[in-house]
Amino acid sequence: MADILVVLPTFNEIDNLESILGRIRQAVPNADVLVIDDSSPDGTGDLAERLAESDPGVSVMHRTGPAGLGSAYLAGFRRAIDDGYAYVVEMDADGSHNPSSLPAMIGLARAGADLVIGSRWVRGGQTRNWPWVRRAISRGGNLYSRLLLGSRIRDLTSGFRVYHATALLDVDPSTVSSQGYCFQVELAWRLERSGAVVIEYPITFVERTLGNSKMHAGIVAEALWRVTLWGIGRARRETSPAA
Ligand SMILES: Nc1nc2c(ncn2[C@@H]2O[C@H](COP(=O)(O)OP(=O)(O)O)[C@@H](O)[C@H]2O)c(=O)[nH]1
Ligand SMILES: [Mg+2]
Repeated sequence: MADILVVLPTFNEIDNLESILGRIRQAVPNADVLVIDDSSPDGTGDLAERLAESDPGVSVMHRTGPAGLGSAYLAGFRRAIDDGYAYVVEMDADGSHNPSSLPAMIGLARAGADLVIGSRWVRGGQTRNWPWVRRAISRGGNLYSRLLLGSRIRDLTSGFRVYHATALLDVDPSTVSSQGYCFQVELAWRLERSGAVVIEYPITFVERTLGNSKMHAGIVAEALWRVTLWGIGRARRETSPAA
């Protein structure tokens, strides 16, 4: 059995799914893929079923939704742990994350990293075709999060990752508060704080050419208030006398 599970969340990715699945299977043929579709109105879930029928390495989880990226990933992690996978990959289905980075990222995890982050904001990392607004949100959000949380991670919001499954065992889903994309910040920061080995691997993030982004102001707002609250909590803990 494969020991890597690629978790691929989809919401209205009908024009992207087949291509990204093919690229993943080519880049890491010995990894299984789990598509988590939140009842996409465009029929992505049906397409995923058809593709899974002809490929035993692909399976599909259907949920009602959209219920948010964070909860989709938590469901995927649960499945990976229950099915005994040693490594769990997170990536977008829209082609922004190039599967050709996976062998190197998985290699770093096999060499001992608990979390390998495909990073746009380390030397050698970059974004392509991203409008300046998105770059500014990403750069600003990362800077704000790093400062408030005292994190050394440069790309806390990246959704291209490899986790060692044991690192996820300690993550109690009922204690993960994020619904949207700040789920990424929450998990990376938690692992970093717990002493886990976190490595950033430079990637080129290429903006999607098909379909639409599900990013919206509410997602940014959630990240902003949650990171602010976590930062205040951290400052309180650090200034209060040890019990
Ligand atoms: N299952 C599921 N997938 C989602 C949800 N929201 C976004 N996605 C997927 O998450 C990935 C990243 O979303 P995208 O809209 O490209 O975000 P962006 O790259 O930040 O603009 C894509 O594969 C989306 O289809 C959701 O609520 N549920
Ligand atoms: Mg995208």
